[in-house]
Amino acid sequence: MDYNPGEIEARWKKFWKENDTYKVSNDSDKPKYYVLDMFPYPSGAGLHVGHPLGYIASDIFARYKVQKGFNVLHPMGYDAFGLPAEQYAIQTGVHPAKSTDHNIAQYRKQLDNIGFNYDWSRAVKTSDPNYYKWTQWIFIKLFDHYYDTTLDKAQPVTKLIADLEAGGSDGVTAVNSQSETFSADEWQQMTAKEKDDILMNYRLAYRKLSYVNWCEELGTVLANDEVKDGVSERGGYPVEKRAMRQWSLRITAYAERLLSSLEALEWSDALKASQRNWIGKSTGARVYFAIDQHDHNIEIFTTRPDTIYGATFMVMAPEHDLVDEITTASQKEAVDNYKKYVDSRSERERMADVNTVTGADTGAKAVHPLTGDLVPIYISEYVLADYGTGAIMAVPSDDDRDQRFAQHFGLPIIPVVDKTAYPDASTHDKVGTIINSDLINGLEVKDAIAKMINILEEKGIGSGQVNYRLRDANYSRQRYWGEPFPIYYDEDGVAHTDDVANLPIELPDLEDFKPAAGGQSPLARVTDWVHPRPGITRETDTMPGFAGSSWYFLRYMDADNPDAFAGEQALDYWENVDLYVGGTEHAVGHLMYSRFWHKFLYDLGQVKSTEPFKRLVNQGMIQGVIEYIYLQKDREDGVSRFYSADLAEQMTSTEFAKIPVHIDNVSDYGSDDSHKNLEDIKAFIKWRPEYKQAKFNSKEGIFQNGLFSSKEGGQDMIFKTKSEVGKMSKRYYNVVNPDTVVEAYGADCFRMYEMFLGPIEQSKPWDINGIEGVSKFLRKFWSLYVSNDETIVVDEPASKDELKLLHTVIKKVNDDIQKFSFNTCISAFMVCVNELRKQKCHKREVLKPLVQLIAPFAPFMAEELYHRLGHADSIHHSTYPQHDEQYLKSDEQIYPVCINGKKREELAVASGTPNAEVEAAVLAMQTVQKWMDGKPAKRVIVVPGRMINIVI
Ligand code: ANZ
Repeated sequence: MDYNPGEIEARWKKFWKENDTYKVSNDSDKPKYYVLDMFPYPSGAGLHVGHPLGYIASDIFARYKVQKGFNVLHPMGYDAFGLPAEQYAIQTGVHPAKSTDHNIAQYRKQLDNIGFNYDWSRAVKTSDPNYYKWTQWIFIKLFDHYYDTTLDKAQPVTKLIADLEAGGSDGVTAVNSQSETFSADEWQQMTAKEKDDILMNYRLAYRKLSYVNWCEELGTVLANDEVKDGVSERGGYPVEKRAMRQWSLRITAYAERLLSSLEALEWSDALKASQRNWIGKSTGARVYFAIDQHDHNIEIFTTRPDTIYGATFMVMAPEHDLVDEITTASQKEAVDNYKKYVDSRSERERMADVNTVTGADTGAKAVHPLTGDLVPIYISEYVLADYGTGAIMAVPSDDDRDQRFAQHFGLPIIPVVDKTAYPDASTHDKVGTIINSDLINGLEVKDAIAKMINILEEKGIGSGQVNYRLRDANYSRQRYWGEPFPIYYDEDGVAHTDDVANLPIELPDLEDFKPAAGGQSPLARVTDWVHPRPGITRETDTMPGFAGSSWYFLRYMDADNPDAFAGEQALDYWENVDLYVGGTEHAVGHLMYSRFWHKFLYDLGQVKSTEPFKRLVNQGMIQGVIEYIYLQKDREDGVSRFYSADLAEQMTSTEFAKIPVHIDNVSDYGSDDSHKNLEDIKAFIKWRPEYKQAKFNSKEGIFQNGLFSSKEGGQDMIFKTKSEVGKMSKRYYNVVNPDTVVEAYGADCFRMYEMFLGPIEQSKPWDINGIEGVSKFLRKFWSLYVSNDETIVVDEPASKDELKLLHTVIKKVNDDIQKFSFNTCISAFMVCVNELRKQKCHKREVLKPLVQLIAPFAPFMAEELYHRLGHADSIHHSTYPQHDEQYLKSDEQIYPVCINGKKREELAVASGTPNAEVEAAVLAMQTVQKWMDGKPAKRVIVVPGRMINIVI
């Protein structure tokens, strides 16, 4: 029998399951190693060949570590809460729990097919009440803590309360959003509700008024990625900002620690850079500008306090608290209109659109704190409400946006930095000499910044300030399919957490998943769940997608523990993740939130490590070919027409929508491989009935009323598509299911082929053509061991050449696995197998280590061959081969031959030749004798393996 992957893989899948081959214990003398994959959201589409790329790489690594003698945790689970299941439920009435479980079963089947060494007994599912009980528990801890800036860690709110009782707001050092100060007496006089409101400004999980994307037409709040260009992605309805009371997490308290501990992580520079940018530390000053004829100050944040004399006007974010209060009667209408316009704009639009200048004058004036001049106060969308203080001093001479604004509104520009000494510097470079600035004239920018901060502090009108771009994380979703908050409100509206003993607070069953009135979560309709007792109202929002995924790696350590998110012993033993493999799409969100939660749990003494993921590898994407056709709505008759790609591309003047079409409807056409032929237009229309009304327009013919006819009435219609390499996704109709590849070639071949496609970090197109080569290689490998279903391995000793081949590949594979370079490992296997076949080597001494070496890559075939070699245990518990230098040494040694210290000749001898023989051989060389010119050798020095010197 030839190599038959189908039969082999079924057998070992069963064996591994029955023998618990991959079960991992929390109690072991071996050193631990924790390999983690980013767990998937089980979507209805199932896995495509792009998903397992990272899983295969981490599986090879995990198996390698096991064979290297480590106790390896390599778990898998499901990120099971999420929007798609809820949307599906709204459309079909199928409960998200049901569709999610269905999808999970499908994922599990697909994953099992590929032969991963996951310990499935530890699987987690974030929507399981036994799991989200602990997500709720962590939330309660966040609610019960604040960030103490003196101790530089989270502290219980009970301590905060004691400090407030003793010394009022000045008695605490904490990260907070409390704007008014109060005394101890005032605190004690406050009602429970007032105290609750104040504590919310300190808690790490807190409730505040924040803005959501409200879509009136759909009657629901939308997530940021459901909004495109100010309209809902679904339906294209207008979306506006609406203020709602929502939960947030004070991740900003951890900004500095999140930044400073990045350094020590074994993450790529690019990934660290994304995290640094996201945190966005900037150093500058806070300055107070008094408002003319008002009690208030406007507080601004600037990175350029040295330019303060150039501040000729102020700009506040349109959402700034003071806007309504300071706007003069005559400007009220203009300001209100402008605010309405801004409500319709997303933050991205506001930042990206730098060329159009918009804004409104409030009519109010600020007093310049150094010159006493009155400067106008504007509002404009380019100032963001939740960065810095939401207000700026505008310096049109040295800031591009301020300059455009000043030019547009005819405001004065005073130059304050002379850059003539720096001809190449741009506006935002911090160089030059200060001018027109009374107290700091003549200073270089860097010194002027320091000096101005001193002046501000002395005068009590400002101070040095570090600012972070990082925002607190919105933690409320008006959805059903997420973790309920363990929060209820009493009759005064004071928030309370549920007793930990009552967790989990389970999601009630529902039949109708549409949002409740006013865009609330559907939970708001479940009256007896919302009001379990008189006078009590449950929070009806649910937690966001990142809640469950911010700590799942800890649950795997002790997945069934009913008494803790993980037991102390398990947490101590596994500590944190040694290697994390996943996509770059999580470069900031998930990785930032997980690091934040981990540091918080560290502050609580729950975990021993300060970082959750020591080493991180980002796998690239497997791309697919997307076939597009072009659609255009005719301006005159309003009819949508499809255009053949070649025709559309000639028509450069018109804009086309590119519509992806199904690969199955496309065939190769002619010699031009960038265009394919949309073969069966009738089939296409049947498959995409939404385009029934559209007409086809091509050079060759017109598609009308379900019929396609050429102008000439001919038959062979050609309708060309355009191919592009892009994301593999259901929405591009280009997904390849790993099951079909495994079915045709076997899982081992699929695994090795994915790794053979190229370096793991790179993105690369899926190209099935190369798989034959890998399949052939596996058959060759097999044929070293088996012929006609007979094992042909012999017990003869291996030759030097064979051992050299073997140890060369052992060395290479060990090195490259550690470097995460799997494609080069596979090339090395291929070279080795070809050589061994040439030499007709069937020797156990070579073939046993060789099969152990390939086991992490092709686990099924390796297991089969290992058993055929007579072993009863799993190969995956056997020791990984280690190379021996002696076999790698060359047989021959080349000695440089020196005469009186000068190199004159070379001598080749067999390695290990004794000194006396080397000496005799060198003296016998004719050329050497010539150099010696008949003189006797006083001494012959042989440094073994290095050199020979003849002294005459
Ligand atoms: C005066 C000034 C003069 C500024 C100058 C810059 C150049 P980063 O580095 O990103 O922290 N700014 C402050 N808050 C803002 C907000 N909410 N929305 C938009 N812009 C804001 O940038 C800080 C600078 O961005 C601040 O320094 C402020 O403008 C502006 F020659 O103040 B600067």
